[in-house]
Parts: sequence; C-alpha cells; structure tokens
Amino acid sequence: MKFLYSDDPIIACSTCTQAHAALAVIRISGFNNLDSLKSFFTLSGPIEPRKVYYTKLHDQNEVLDDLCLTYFKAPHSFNGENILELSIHGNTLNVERILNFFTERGFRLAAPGEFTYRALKNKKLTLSQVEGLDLFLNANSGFALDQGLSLLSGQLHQLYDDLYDLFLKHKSALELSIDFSDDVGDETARAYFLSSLSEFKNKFDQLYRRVLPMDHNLIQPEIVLAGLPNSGKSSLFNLLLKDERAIVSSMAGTTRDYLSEMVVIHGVKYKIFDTAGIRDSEDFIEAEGIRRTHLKMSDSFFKILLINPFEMRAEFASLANQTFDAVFFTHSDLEGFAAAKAKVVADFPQFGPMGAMDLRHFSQHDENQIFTEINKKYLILTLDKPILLDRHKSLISKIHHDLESYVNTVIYETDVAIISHELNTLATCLTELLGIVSPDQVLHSIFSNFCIGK
Ligand SMILES: Nc1nc2c(ncn2[C@@H]2O[C@H](COP(=O)(O)OP(=O)(O)OP(=O)(O)O)[C@@H](O)[C@H]2O)c(=O)[nH]1
Ligand SMILES: [Mg+2]
Repeated sequence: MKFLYSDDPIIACSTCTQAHAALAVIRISGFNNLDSLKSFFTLSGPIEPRKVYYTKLHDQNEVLDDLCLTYFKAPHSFNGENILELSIHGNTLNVERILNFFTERGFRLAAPGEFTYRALKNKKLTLSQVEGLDLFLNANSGFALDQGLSLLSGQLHQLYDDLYDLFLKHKSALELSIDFSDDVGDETARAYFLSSLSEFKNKFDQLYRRVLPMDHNLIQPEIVLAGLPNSGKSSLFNLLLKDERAIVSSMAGTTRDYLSEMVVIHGVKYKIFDTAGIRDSEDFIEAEGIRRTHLKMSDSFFKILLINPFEMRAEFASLANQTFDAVFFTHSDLEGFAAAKAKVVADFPQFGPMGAMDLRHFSQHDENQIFTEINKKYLILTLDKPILLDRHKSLISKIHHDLESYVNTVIYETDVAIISHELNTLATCLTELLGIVSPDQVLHSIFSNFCIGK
C-alpha cells in the first residue's frame, strides 16, 4: 500500500461512477492552499470555508460544468487536510472528464480508502472508527448499519478505552506490589492486585460474550440449499429469487458448481447458494462441485436441506449426520408421497419436524415459512449485539486465551517476573485492539476493503 507514505494532493469521485446520475461528488484533498485551484472556477471574491458557492469550472474559455463548491479548511475537515468538494452533474463521461482535467494538472487519483487513511493519520478517526465506517458503508442489514455507526461514533472504542484503563490500573497494582509491598504490607498489596484483576476480568468477560457466536459471518450472511441430486434445490433457488437463474432438469447432477445470488429478506441482504447435489461421483468436476457444497455448508449461517423422498441414496447418511436449520420434503404433489415420506422420517428421526413442499405449486405461504425461519435465526444471533469485525473478534479471543493463562499464573506462580512477562503479552493484544499499535498488514487489510472516494 504505497499511499501510506504519500501526501500528494488527491482526487476521486465519492459517488457511484458506474451509471449516470443527477449529481456526483468529487473530492480533492491535501492541497496546500486554494490559490492553485481558484483560477479554475468563475468566482469573484474569496472562498470562505464551509460555504457553498454556485460556480463554473472552466478549461481556459470552455466551460466544463456548472457546479456547487464547498471548501473545508484544514484541520476542520473530514481528514484534517484542506478539502474541496464539488457537486457536479452526474453523467459518467462528465465525471471522467473533470477527473482527467484535475489529474492533468497534478492531482493524483486517490487509492481506495486514501481519504480515510489520512483521517486516521491526522487523528481525526481512531482505527475502530475507520473500521466502523467501512462496516457502515458495506452493511447488508440494519444490524450491521447500527454496529458500523456505533463504531464510527466511537462507542465501542470507549468501551475498549474503559477496559484499557482497568488494565493499566491492574498493571500499576502489580508494580505497587513489587515496589512498595514493604510499605503498604504484602497482604494489602496482594488484595489490591487481585481486586483490580477481577475488575478487569469482569469487564472483559462482558465484551467476550459478544464474540461467542463466532462461527458465521453475520456481515454477509449466507444461506445454502443442500441435498441429494434431484431434490429440488435449483427449483427452490429460482422460486426464492423469482428468476430462472439456475438450470432445472430431471437429470441428476445438473448443478455442478454452486451458484449464488443476493436476496433481501425483511430488510437484510443475504447471499443464497444453490449447490451441487451430494453423491459419490467419479467425475472430477462433479466431485469438486460436491467438495464446494460441503465448504458452503460449513460457511453458511442458515442451512436448508431438501429431500425428495422418492430418490433416496446411500449418500444421504452423510447429510443426515449434520444439523440443518430447516428440512423440507419436495415432490409432495406426487402419488405415494405420504408413504415415501413416512419411510424417510422413520429411518432418520434425528431431523425432527420436517415441512413438505410442492415446488410445482410454490405458494406465498411456503415462501413466508422459509423467510420467517431465516429472519428468526438472524434476529436471535444478532440479539446480543455480537461484534462483527473479524479483527476485533480474533483479538478479543486471543486476549481471552491470554487472560485465562495469566489468571492461572497469578494463582499458582510466585515469581513476579513471570507474572509481569505474561501481563506484557496481554498488553500487546490490548494495544492492538485499541489501535494504539497498528501493524502495516492490519492497515492493509482494512483499507483494501474500502471503496474509491472514501
Ligand atoms: N413434481 C415435482 N417435481 C419437482 C418438484 N421439485 C422439483 N421437481 C423436479 O425435479 C427435478 C429436479 O429438480 P432440480 O431443482 O433440478 O433439482 P436439484 O436438487 O437442483 O438437482 P441437481 O442439480 O441435480 O442436484 C426437475 O425436473 C424439477 O422440475 C416438486 O415439488 N414436484
Ligand atoms: Mg440443481
């Protein structure tokens, strides 16, 4: 990420550049003073900060666009630099022409997230605020929007700060017990040391509880349709999308690799997967497709199993070993369905209640039934406000692990040097969580996710 060490003036369009729109916002940041820019606009007087000017951008005598211009003077801007914002007409060619106009005059096109990186560098935002902004801009659900906003407004950072204060208090209690135990007495120093540890641990445990549902990605929640070949996965996939997206046929093994599409259910954007039917296959490509089905099943937060009771195979045992969030029988319109279903239910009692569906006459009621189950699970998983960001989740889990080991050391170890060493290990993770220390690869992974113009 070369831009970490650059402070050139940069420019980007901060709104969508893929389609025509009424307006587009171009941002220019990091210029030393306005003199280098003022001559491009038709303005009589000085440009005052935080005032909107209706003006024209011109290339010598030719007018390029009429626009609204706002100047944010450093350090009172989003990223602490001088920023000029231009609200121009949103034709994509117009946007491109204006960007070219400035790049030909020494302004460099900004890399994704570069404006925000400068906000971090100039201490306008903390690292977790930056992550909150990223989460907010890429949110797929109201919950992710709320958590992004909470991070952006610094609420989670405040919690980390409070935790760090308790940590420092405990650290000073350890130093006190080393340096002054003769003065304050061994017992008193030890009691203070232990109570400060328990205070820190209680606070940390509250945070750790929010990391527990670790297994699934709730930022981009995934739903998988799984089952044997010909169980109706692609049929249901198309019905839920209301689009003939996947090929449906009576030939077993039609879907050979997974397909995915976005579907919005009760305001949450999910990625739904149609997968290759599971069976033993000699065919290399189909076998690879089936391996991918298994991977998708372990990634997805909601797994739907479809069963065609007329086409059972030995391979079903491998599916029956897993837990599914919903299990449905298809082909309920066919003669002999009740008996075929009863046999599967008797052979595989572990699934519990299973619904039945006639995918040839899929109703609104069927759709509601599936969507309600998905929504219910998402709401349950997000009820305790789990922390969504992977970097935070893994650091909090690491602190949890180090803290458990530290508590054991405190109980069984008398050598203060060893206790002190373990406390320092804990400190390293905490400072990373707070963003006091941010290794380059952490910054790289955060900023590589950002969109251009932010
Ligand atoms: N009568 C009836 N036919 C169905 C039903 N559901 C699916 N089918 C038919 O069953 C066949 C297989 O359906 P698909 O949706 O392609 O099955 P799949 O699970 O995607 O199969 P693979 O891609 O081979 O793994 C097609 O001919 C569908 O029209 C149903 O509820 N009733
Ligand atoms: Mg299919």
